[in-house]
Amino acid sequence: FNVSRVDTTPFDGQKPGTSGLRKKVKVFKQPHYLENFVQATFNALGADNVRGATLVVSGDGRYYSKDAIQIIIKMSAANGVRRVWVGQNGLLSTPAVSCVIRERVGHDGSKANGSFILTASHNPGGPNEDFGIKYNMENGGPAPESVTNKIYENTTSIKEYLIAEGLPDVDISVTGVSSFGGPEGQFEVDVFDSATDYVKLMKSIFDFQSIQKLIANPKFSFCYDALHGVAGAYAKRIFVEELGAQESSLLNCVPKEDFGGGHPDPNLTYAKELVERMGLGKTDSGIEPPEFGAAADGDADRNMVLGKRFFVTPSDSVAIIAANAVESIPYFSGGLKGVARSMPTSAALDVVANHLNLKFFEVPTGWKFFGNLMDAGMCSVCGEESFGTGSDHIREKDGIWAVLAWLSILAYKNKDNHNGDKLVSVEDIVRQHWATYGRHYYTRYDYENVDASGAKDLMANLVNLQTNLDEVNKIVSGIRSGVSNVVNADEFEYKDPVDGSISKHQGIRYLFADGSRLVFRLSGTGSEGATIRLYIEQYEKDSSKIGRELHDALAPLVEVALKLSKMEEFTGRSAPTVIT
Ligand code: VG1
Ligand code: CO
Repeated sequence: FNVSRVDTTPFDGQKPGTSGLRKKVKVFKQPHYLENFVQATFNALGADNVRGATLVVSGDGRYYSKDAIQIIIKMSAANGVRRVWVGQNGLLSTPAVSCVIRERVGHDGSKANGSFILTASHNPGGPNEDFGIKYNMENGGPAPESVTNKIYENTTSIKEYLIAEGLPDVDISVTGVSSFGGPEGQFEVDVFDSATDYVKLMKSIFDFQSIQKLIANPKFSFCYDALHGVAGAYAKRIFVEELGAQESSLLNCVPKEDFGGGHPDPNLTYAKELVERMGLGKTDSGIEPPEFGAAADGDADRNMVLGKRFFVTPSDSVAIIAANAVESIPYFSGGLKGVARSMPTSAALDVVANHLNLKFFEVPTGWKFFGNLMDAGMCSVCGEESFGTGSDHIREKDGIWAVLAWLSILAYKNKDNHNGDKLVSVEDIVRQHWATYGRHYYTRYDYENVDASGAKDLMANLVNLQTNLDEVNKIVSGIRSGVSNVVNADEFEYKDPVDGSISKHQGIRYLFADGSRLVFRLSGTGSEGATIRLYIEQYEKDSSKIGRELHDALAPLVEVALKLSKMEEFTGRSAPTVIT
């Protein structure tokens, strides 16, 4: 092949958000749009790092991925990349990409230097929906802000990109290595099985035998919903072939380009089928729900964990995994190096860290901030309220890992379960945790796709209010009596303890005397308008009060949050789009 230099002009708005660049497919399909972003990334990495490199290129298989992969292969070749590794059919979950970068060894002993991940995660897919792309580094984690800022800068001044001419499309449906000659020597594309490396890593972390035993227990039953995302490519291999679950335990486990027309977001609103099966739907089917249920998002880095008629909040999930990891999961048997959560995530993890005397960190939203802590050996387990949980086995959150962690805890708690005994359930584990550590009542309200200027004004008003706490408390007590006082309010700012970098404006916080919190942020993953996220949290230590209905417990704080922020006035919305 030859290298062709193509003239181009910048596009507006190619700034990577919380997790890469996400736009409507129609935007990505404009001539040069994807090419500009890919070249801007190569330029940000620098020719020295790109020449001779090995790059992983794959994703959740959403619509437009196959075209995008061919374009990126040709641009990689033209930019002097030596090898491109592609998961079969272009499928690799986000955690599997992280695993492949860190663990896979090529046929010639090569290791990967980074990856383009093609996903818009939990956003819907299809010709009228979203596509996305992000770059991950040599440690397997998302590019840090220093790199994404450089990429963005490059997109604003780009004049040309390089693409291989005369390089045929590569058949990514069959595994194997294809080699091509270019001006600078050999270039090769290696198509490999999407699951092998990831399955191997999972088997090195968990005690599969003890999980097999749990799954074989006739009192246990299991259900996994991949929402037609890429998790399906792993679920069958791991849950059915390795762990012996029934094939009928898998729901929506065939990856589809449009996720079956659904919203591949594992929460109580969008994972409808699973929610019904677990006995949490509006109507009772009359069929006894399984003991354990879980779901994943499009790229399989998120997880939702459910028990029979019971929802585990993601903030509780990470706290419970941290509290039980050492005894239940062989990988952690030597102890935890530390734990971390994102700022809006509830403080359930803080309480565990405190009890167990673990190092603890609070970082801004998005997985890229955990990676530095992990690389420095300061953090083993971390999580976010947005259904993301993970550990330092890779540098992304990991949906299937979280399910295996829960199965390990269940297996451990039931290891001496005999014929006549009742199974220790997911609900039992959570209630026991609350009894020991207290309960964080928690909810998140999302106002999706609201008018961007209204959202900006709402946030500006909240920042402005923070300058006068007396005034805030006057407003609060006028809205609802009995709510405790706001004692502190700020915009969250993070100084990375490893590299000293500072991230500002990471969310507006109102902190109450009794430990309650209200947090307001603008989403960085949407592709249209603005999305306001409101996080509401209240801590209850008194064990006689930990069994309340979530809705009742949080009603006063919800009212305060909505009125203090003048939500309806600024957004015109009387109710959120999604509550989690
Ligand atoms: C959201 C979540 C955040 C998560 C991010 C990426 O970001 O709130 O916790 O890390 O999505 O997850 P935002 O900026 O929209 O609030 V994924 O599964 O979309 O890669
Ligand atoms: Co995701």
